[in-house]
Amino acid sequence: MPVGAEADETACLYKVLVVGEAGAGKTCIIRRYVHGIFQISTKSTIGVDFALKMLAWQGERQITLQIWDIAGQEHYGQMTRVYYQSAVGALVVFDLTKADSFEAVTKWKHDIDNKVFLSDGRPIPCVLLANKCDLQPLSQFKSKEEMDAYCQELSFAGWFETSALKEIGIKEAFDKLVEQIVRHDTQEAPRDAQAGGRVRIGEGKGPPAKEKKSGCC
Ligand SMILES: Nc1nc2c(ncn2[C@@H]2O[C@H](COP(=O)(O)OP(=O)(O)O)[C@@H](O)[C@H]2O)c(=O)[nH]1
Ligand SMILES: [Mg+2]
Repeated sequence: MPVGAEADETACLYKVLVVGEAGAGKTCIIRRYVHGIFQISTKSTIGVDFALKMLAWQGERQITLQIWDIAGQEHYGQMTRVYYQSAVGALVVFDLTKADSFEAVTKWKHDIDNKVFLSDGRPIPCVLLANKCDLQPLSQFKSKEEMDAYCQELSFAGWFETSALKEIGIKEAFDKLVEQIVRHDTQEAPRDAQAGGRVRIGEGKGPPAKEKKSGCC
């Protein structure tokens, strides 16, 4: 940091998880969102991989999403608390062409709800992605009303029909998640990153950030 430069108090780093069954399209979705590309073959990595996405949220807040791809840990319940630790939001992805993949959504959601919490004890916001709509439209699978009811029952903040291939719904889904994360964050007292997931970018490197009673940054 240049001499005299202040840490940007409006900058936040949020850890976001992308979970769901193997083959649902998680890696493709992340690559589409972060790099704007679609790769037909995504080499399955072992362990966890993450990507960073910088956002100027509503023109006033610099947000960096640290997006964790749970490659190789796709059996729900296998993910340890370390993966979940400090996450402040999650996308749960299923493959519209595979019924099994949708059935696993409930298990993933329960796993998240049991393993990670915001610092005030609330569950982290989650958004549901019905991926590969280029192969099969959602309407052939469930009605919008059924999806709404399902999301309400499982406390998803919303659902989106997506295609990483055709670039449908991906940005909208992430935007919804970020909106929810920011809303939750601005409603609670500040905490350190280990305790709950938010990191003020520049913390520890520059001058101490000013005290704030609440709010994201
Ligand atoms: N048609 C179509 N194929 C997709 C889409 N997203 C992913 N795929 C394909 O589905 C397979 C699994 O994708 P991948 O991202 O590796 O799934 P992951 O195991 O959940 O990370 C790959 O062959 C992708 O090319 C999509 O939106 N539409
Ligand atoms: Mg993958």
